[in-house]
Amino acid sequence: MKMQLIYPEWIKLEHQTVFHLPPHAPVVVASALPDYVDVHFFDENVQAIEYDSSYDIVAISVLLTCQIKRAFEIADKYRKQGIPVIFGGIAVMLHAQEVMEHADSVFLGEVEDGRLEAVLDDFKNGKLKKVYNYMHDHPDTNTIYSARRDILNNDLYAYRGIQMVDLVHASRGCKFNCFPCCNNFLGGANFRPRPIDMVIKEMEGIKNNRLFIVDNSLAQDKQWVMDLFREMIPLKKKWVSHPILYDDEVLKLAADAGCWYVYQAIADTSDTIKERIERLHDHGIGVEGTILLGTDEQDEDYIKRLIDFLMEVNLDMAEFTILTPFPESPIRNKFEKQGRILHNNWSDYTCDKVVFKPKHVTPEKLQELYHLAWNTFYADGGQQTKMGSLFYKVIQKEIKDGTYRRYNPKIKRSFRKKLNKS
Ligand code: B12
Ligand code: SF4
Repeated sequence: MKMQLIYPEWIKLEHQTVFHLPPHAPVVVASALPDYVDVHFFDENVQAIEYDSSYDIVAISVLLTCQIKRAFEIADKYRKQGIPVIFGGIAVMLHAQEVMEHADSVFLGEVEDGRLEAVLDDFKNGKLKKVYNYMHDHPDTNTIYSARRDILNNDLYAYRGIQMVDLVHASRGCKFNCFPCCNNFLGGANFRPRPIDMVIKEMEGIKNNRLFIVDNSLAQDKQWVMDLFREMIPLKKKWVSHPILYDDEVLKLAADAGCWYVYQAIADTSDTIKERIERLHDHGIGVEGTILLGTDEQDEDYIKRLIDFLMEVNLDMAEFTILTPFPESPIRNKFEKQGRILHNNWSDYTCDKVVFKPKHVTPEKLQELYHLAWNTFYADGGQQTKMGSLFYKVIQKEIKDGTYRRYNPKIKRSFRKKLNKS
């Protein structure tokens, strides 16, 4: 069975340096495909899709809400040629009703434990169902095998000759339920760790020395996270992640296991945030602040003070985003009740556009403050310079432990984006 697996294009944040990370869900999905499937992967963010009517089935993986419209265009084009299209991924779970109109089959949930195989068996037997709903039935994490990174063209994921990160995950789910986040709906409210030996085996098999551990939070189970870090030490990988438990014992182990920097959500100017950043730096771990603008606590002065604060606390990098009420998030629920959603043009749900009525400022003012935040923070450092400093730090670490490898991608220009969307 010949399958084309597609990851549609999505628009990056305005102001952010554009680089592309290798997609994660598609390589995880590929590892759950039965042997008889001959899979051809296209990441539209870095290469043009080769439309080809010889595929038996097209599978589209959609991560972000802002990818959904493009995913529909691709599906419609294939379906017009009579080729069946199956959809899956996070944004598919969040927009299931709309997706149905553009799909032959919609898969909701996670594919492991033989689920994808069963779907493809149905397809082979001419019995493909319109919906496969596993939203409330999560697979055993023992059945999550090493992702199939062999389907990626790695040369397409370097930035100016610098090797970026490979994505990997050690757990699913999140026991927290933060207001802007839809993870509770997506992955269930429980922390679901993968067996550590399987994670280590997967990491060991990744050629790239630099990883992004995409787990929602490494602050959910102290014992598990310490066990994981201990096992990671011999691998000598260098990695970035979402927040790690703020505990000196854990942070020390994280640093020993190669933690390069973490994403730290920042929405206020509290001493707690300041101390966290200092503590991470004390352990030699960098910090990229992810700063959410437009919460109900913030007025214009607050946002300006927040920007000043970020300059004082010596962040390595900052990523500003505008609060966005994604489907199935607690904040959307609240804004819907209060009549504060401006529109549902999903292509604008990119986190750099105001799509709701802020409490203390107009939407236009919030948009202006978003630009001000980026322009002020990067006024004298420059984004590439700060990014360069972070990479300098990792290179220093790699030279020290002998893992540094000069990366020399043979970037095939012919593969580079020449999108033909007609
Ligand atoms: C990694 C990640 C990213 C990476 C993506 C890198 C890449 N190249 O793909 C990066 C860092 C770029 C990113 C960016 C953003 N992200 Co993000 N990200 C994630 C994260 C943490 C992990 C995704 C992941 O890999 N999961 C693990 C995989 C294995 O699970 P999965 O994707 O669900 O796949 C399973 C199923 O869905 C299914 N499946 C998937 N595809 C398919 C296809 C088929 C055919 C089938 C049958 C099944 C199937 O099977 C898979 C295996 O079981 C998620 C949260 C999460 N926990 O999932 C947020 C998440 C997706 N991100 C989110 C957001 C908000 C963003 C941003 C928009 C804002 C921000 N600052 O975070 C930005 C983009 C801003 C911009 N416009 O520039 C939101 C989604 C909101 C939305 N509705 O769009 C999430 C859910 C986090 C949250 N806090 O709510 N993100
Ligand atoms: S924001 Fe992070 S910690 Fe909070 S619920 Fe979402 S994934 Fe969990």
